[in-house]
Amino acid sequence: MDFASELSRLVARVERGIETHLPPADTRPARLHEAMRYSLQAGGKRLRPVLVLATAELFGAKDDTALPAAVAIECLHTYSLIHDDLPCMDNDDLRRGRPTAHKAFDEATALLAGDALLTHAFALLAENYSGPLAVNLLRELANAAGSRRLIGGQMEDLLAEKNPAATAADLEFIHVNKTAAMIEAALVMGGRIGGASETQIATLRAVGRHLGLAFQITDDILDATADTATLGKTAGKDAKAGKITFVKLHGLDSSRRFAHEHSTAALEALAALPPRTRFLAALIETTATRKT
Ligand code: GRG
Repeated sequence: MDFASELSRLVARVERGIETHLPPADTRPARLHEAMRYSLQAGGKRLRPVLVLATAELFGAKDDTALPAAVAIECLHTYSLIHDDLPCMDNDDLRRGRPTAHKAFDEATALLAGDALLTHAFALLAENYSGPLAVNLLRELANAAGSRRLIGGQMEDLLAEKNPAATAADLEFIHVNKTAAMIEAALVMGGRIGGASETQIATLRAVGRHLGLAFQITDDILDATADTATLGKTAGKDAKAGKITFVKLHGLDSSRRFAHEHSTAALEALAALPPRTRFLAALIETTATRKT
């Protein structure tokens, strides 16, 4: 298997899925649908939808059965980025190498485009799946995106900015929920679509948690070491905002070691799954060594 060509095959399917499963840009109100597409079609690594597709294929899902779920999770992720960039949160000008949604449109349009992408994610699941699978997918995404996980992680992140006494435990809560929850959900949704057993679902959760932590620690390292042009988003903003990060708490060398430990733990958990896991293993390895 050639990792790079397999990755481009899956990313191309995600791009095609986004084109197909989003309301056309000229649907009324065109400004809202343009803003949704502006943020969603700006590129991005497509990590979460690729994980949905690759995991579903690993368990034998056929054709494009997993595509609506892959698009749904990317819609949800993109909503969280749009809202995170708003002046009331991170107040950022650059995302995915382009002006943020509120800069390209305006604040109200960006807020509504985020709301619409969040809602559309659940509509896609409800419209494209049925029976117990639909319930499982809807529950998985709702729990991962809710007040105890993605939104809860974001809330704690904002609170930690104003709290000089924030601890390593606070940081772990933020990372596990703001970042790892959606990565875990991507793997579990792919597994559900492919018909994974409950034991395999538990394994996918463990892979997702470790991969999510490796991904976020690497994100903290890149924020401290890479430049804005390479990242396509403002570099160094965590330190500027006084954010608690892995690098701030543990230093660069220990952060690199922790990222490596979590990607190793993800690979060890993955070893309990069906034999054709080489693509997922390579994806995990590149996550901890990525440059953007
Ligand atoms: C507003 C509810 C709400 C949540 C915001 C996504 C987020 C939570 C904050 C963005 C800042 C951040 C560092 C989040 C951690 C997760 C993360 C690294 C997101 C960026 O994901 P990538 O790198 O982005 O996969 P692309 O653009 O490649 O999809």
